[in-house]
Amino acid sequence: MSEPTAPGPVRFGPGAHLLVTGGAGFIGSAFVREVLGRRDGTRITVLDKLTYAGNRANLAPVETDREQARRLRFVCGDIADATAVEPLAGDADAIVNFAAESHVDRSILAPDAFLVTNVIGVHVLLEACRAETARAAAGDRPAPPRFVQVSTDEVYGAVEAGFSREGDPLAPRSPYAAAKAAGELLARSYHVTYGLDVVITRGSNTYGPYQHPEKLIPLFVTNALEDRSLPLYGDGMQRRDWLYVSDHAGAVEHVLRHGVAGEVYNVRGGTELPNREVVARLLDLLGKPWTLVRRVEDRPGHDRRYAMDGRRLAELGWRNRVGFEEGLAATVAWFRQNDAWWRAVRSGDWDEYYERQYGARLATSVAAEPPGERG
Ligand code: NAD
Ligand code: TDX
Repeated sequence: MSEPTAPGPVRFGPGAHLLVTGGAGFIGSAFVREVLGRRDGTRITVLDKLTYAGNRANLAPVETDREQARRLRFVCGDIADATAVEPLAGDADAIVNFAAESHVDRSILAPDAFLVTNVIGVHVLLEACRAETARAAAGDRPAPPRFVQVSTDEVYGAVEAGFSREGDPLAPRSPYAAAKAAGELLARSYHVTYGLDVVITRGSNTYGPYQHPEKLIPLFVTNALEDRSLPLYGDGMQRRDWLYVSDHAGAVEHVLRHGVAGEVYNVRGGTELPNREVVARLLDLLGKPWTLVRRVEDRPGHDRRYAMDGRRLAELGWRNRVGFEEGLAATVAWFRQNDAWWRAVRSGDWDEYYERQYGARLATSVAAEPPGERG
């Protein structure tokens, strides 16, 4: 084993090169659009398998801009495939891993892909990073790459009261969350054992433009735009902390630049709401009636609440910029204006997924109890 190498600062600007895995997904593409849109010379290679959730159209704003397109290289490939990963790690200053199977409901229907991507995929990336770290120690490259593992609040499991802190035990409760926990623990072990420069982020429920319509907010917005039923799981009193996508991407960049090697950083949104309240607010913005909402059979093992303490990242100098009211209004407006984007995503195997996930649920659904007066 090579000696641990002292991490150097991650540079941005001319000559800087980031490998962004999962960069055609929701949060990864926001990160790519933000970094390239700054026009500071930074180059990005995106490695993305383009699963049902990956969408090259998410990168259209950079790919249709000549200057930005010159600094983007897109590689269609699998993070679990060492032959795809190894050549790309060679001149990367950092690897930022957004790639994952990310939807809890799909992990309940079919967990296999979650283990391959979220665990084995992370392992393959870490092995490539280890080889590059050894090259740096041998003087064959100027500095070892930094590895950022984008993880989730779901690794803490359901939190009845209080706020999860980074040192709390992990207690994931869905196949998705368990695979994400395994991936980040592996990343941590490579820091401890091999001295890799690893940092980990745990983000809250994220929402915003370009989110795949399988997730709560975009599903309900796009269904409501078509006056279709909104399938609310159980009593709808499950609570989530909502984080706007540009804030999530910005926090990952902040940790990439300033995070302490080996540390974990919670990325909270700061607005905790029961699902019913989120739905009521988006219906208000759309001018659609509550009667669209149907109470359907609950998600098995449904976590009642996630809530994190964000002090560690605040101490590192990061702040949220977009509040929930502003973010939700921007999201609803974006989906209204980008009909072609979401209609294309809701084609192909979408109907089959929708039927599997919601067919029986909607057939046995009942009217959801209307929300009380909100202050
Ligand atoms: P997403 O599902 O929108 O995008 C995932 C991307 O990864 C897609 O482009 C997909 O094609 C790609 N991908 C999947 N498997 C791959 C593989 N084997 N090799 C290469 N690429 C692959 O997900 P997202 O919502 O943007 O989430 C990004 C990351 O953030 C994930 O790691 C997720 O666990 C984490 N996260 C998401 C949220 C959220 O609310 N969306 C919250 C916290 C953390
Ligand atoms: O149809 C639905 N009806 C419903 O009531 C859907 C899709 C969701 N819900 C509920 C389940 C959750 O309580 O809404 C809440 C949010 O659900 P999702 O959008 O599926 O998100 P969640 O399960 O909380 O996980 C999300 O946040 C953490 C992301 O999908 C993960 O990738 C991330 O790690």
